[in-house]
Amino acid sequence: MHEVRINNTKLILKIGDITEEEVDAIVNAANPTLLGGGGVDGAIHAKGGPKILEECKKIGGCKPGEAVITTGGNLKAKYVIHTVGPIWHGGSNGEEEILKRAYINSLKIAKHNKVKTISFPSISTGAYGYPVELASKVALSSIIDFIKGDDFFEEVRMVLFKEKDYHVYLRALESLSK
Ligand code: AR6
Repeated sequence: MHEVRINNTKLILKIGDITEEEVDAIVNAANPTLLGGGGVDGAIHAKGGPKILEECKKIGGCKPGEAVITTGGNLKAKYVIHTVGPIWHGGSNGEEEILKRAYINSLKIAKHNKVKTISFPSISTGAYGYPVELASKVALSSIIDFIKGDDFFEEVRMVLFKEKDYHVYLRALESLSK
């Protein structure tokens, strides 16, 4: 685990399974239908139970870069924030801007719901193919910019499923801090 402090917010990088997180909200890397899928999305719905899907169906969908919130169902987290990252098409199709908005809009809806502790997965770097070396810099700079401008959160965690990704995020954080 690695921790840095930005104003009153702890920014944490850790290796783990996001469905086990004991935080106010975990973020899901969903798709625009919000009807579930593989990867972290599949794991969250499998462990969180049917209430999450019920609420997702009522919401009806989510555009790339936007975010919606549901119950955390059977998870330890009270809420799941569902956001949709960009599908990687080479990098000149607005991918970076959409990824940035996915993080920022997740933080905005979290704050709106008084979520003080939040865990993110590495959005778009699985099935959606965004190179993790690039996505890590976008993810961390978006989060850092937000928390520098708004001293609301107690903890923002990046929960990396793979040890390799954890080290990529660690290097990205070091390069951003220089
Ligand atoms: N905890 C934390 N991270 C995880 C977990 C977990 N339990 N499981 C996987 N990851 P992906 P995307 C990591 O594919 O690229 C879905 O089908 C994984 O190692 O879950 O945004 C949706 O329905 C990777 O680093 O999300 C969409 O159709 C990261 O989560 C599509 O995939 C993201 O991988 C979204 O693709």
